[in-house]
Order: sequence, then C-alpha cells, then structure tokens
Amino acid sequence: MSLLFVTTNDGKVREATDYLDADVEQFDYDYAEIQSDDLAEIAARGARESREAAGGDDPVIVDDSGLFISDLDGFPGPYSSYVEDTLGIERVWELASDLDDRSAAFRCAVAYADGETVETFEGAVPGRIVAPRGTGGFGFDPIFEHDGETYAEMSTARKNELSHRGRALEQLADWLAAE
Ligand code: ITT
Ligand code: NA
Repeated sequence: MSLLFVTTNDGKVREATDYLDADVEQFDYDYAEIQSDDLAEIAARGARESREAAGGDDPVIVDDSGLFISDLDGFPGPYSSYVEDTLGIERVWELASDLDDRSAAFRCAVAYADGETVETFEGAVPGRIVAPRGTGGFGFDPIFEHDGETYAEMSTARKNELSHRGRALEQLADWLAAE
C-alpha cells in the first residue's frame, strides 16, 4: 500500500518521505481549494475529493500550510501560496521588518482519506520573521526562525523534529500505527 501525497510541492513530499515509514508517492491531482481560513477544512475537502479521483485502494493525504504573522493579523495565512508567488519571501521580510514584534507561526493541516474515513492532523510552531538565511528547505523557510535557526538552516530531519509539518505527520503516524 502506498500513501498518495496530493501536492505540487516537492519539498512537502521530501519531508513526508523522510518522516513516515509508509511508501509515500506524489500524486498529481488539482483538487478545488475552497476559500476558508481553516487549514484543516481546506485539507479535508481536498483529501476527500482527491481520494474519489484517485480510485484504487491507496489512501491519499493533502497538506495545507500557512505562515501567520501576528502583527499583520495572521497575514499571509491561508493565502501564503499566492503571496509567495506574487510578493515573494523577500518582500514579506520587508513588510515584517517594519514591525516592532515579528512573531509568527507556521501551521500545517494534513488530511488523510481512505474512502471510508477522513481524518485531519494539525501542527503549529511559533517563531519569528527574519532576514533570509540558509539554503535548505523551500518556500518561506529562509525567513522563518525558530530557536535561533531558520528552517532553511536545518536538515530535513531536524526540521521534521520540530516543524509544523513534522508535528502533523507525527500524529498521522501515531494514528496509522493504531489502526
Ligand atoms: P500544494 O497545495 O500543491 O500542496 P503549495 O506549495 O501551494 O502546494 P500550500 O498552499 O500548503 O502548498 O502552501 C502555502 C505556502 O506556504 C506555499 O507558498 C508554500 O511554499 C509555503 N510553505 C508550506 N509549508 C512550508 C514549509 O514547511 N516551509 C516553508 N514554506 C512552506
Ligand atoms: Na496550495
């Protein structure tokens, strides 16, 4: 049995492959992303729809993540993907550099669907926005610092130990092991 990870983001797949014992395969399907500020709801709907499209016996997972900057009222949040593509992370850093408080959180919701049940698992990690540092990871990793290191300065294994995605994957792994 494989776990079909429905995503266009290779970085997410790399992290899930590193973390999970399961055979993770990237599955290319463009599910409808609903307008919502609830990452778990977005992921759950995507997983349900993708599972129907996939057919077969393999369960699917969908990951919806976002960067929430406290003093920007949670911006870019559910719009993180759009903001990365349009403003880019350098300009997100410039926006944050004007703030007195650069606190932020990275959130992740992973939804699992196997045709019978849909389960969601969430992880969140506090940090702060800094000038870009590091060459690893993907997306906003160079500007998100946790405990003195940016995500982009960490190995995949280290990031998984503490990251929003690692925490959500940990719960998924525990749930799968108990099934
Ligand atoms: P899929 O929807 O195809 O999975 P995506 O990259 O659009 O890929 P999201 O909507 O969940 O996925 O991602 C929101 C944005 O946050 C997007 O710009 C990502 O690159 C970024 N992102 C997600 N997880 C991240 C992480 O662990 N580190 C840095 N940036 C991340
Ligand atoms: Na997306």
